[in-house]
Amino acid sequence: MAEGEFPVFWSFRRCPYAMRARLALKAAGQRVWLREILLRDKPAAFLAVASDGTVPVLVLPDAPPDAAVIAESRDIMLWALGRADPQGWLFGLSSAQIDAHFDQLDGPFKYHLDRYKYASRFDRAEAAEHRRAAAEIAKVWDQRLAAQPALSGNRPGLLDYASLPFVRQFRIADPPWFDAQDWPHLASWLTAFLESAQLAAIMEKYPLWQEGEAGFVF
Ligand SMILES: N[C@@H](CCC(=O)N[C@@H](CS)C(=O)NCC(=O)O)C(=O)O
Repeated sequence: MAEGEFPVFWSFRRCPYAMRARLALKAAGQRVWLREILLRDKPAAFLAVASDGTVPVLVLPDAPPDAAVIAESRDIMLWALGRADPQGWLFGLSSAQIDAHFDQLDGPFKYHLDRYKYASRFDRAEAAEHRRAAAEIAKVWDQRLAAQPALSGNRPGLLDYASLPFVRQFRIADPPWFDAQDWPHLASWLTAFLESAQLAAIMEKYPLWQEGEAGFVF
């Protein structure tokens, strides 16, 4: 990649998938042209590259056409960390461990979180059951955090930063309920993230992208 020639990163500030991709881009020191969009008013230029219409999407400037678009947040994280991993986010993690964690996080945890958090869009009566199912998974993570400082091992890495934006959402849905649960390790792990400079850095606000603009250097 020539100097100054950054990938384009289509983003939505509060989207947890876009958040985890931004966390990895920052950790890797990978600069991008950030283009902030509204999900209810997606620009044509975004839809032209986003095969499933979801953020985040990373468009590489110098890749062959069939490899130029990375449309899954997990793949964006792995791409960025594959280029540079100065904080050791991948240290000690096997691909089996990574797969197992993402399968649980992006599968059942996200499924139940959505049906709890957006209960009005789904069946309100079932929201409590979905909250219970999501909490069961969170409790497993709490137990892991009781045994080691981070989900990734001795320090926060890929598994932690991939999950934290979603656990943050879980808490936001009902903070008093979340704070009353018996998951002390998960709670302090989340608090450390909420108070971190890393979170502040990726939650900076950018104006919406306008047609013809390159974006903002992130
Ligand atoms: N598989 C995608 C999922 C991304 C996703 O679902 N993003 C949501 C926002 S958080 C989205 O763009 N939804 C499209 C919409 O709301 O129109 C990934 O991991 O990157």
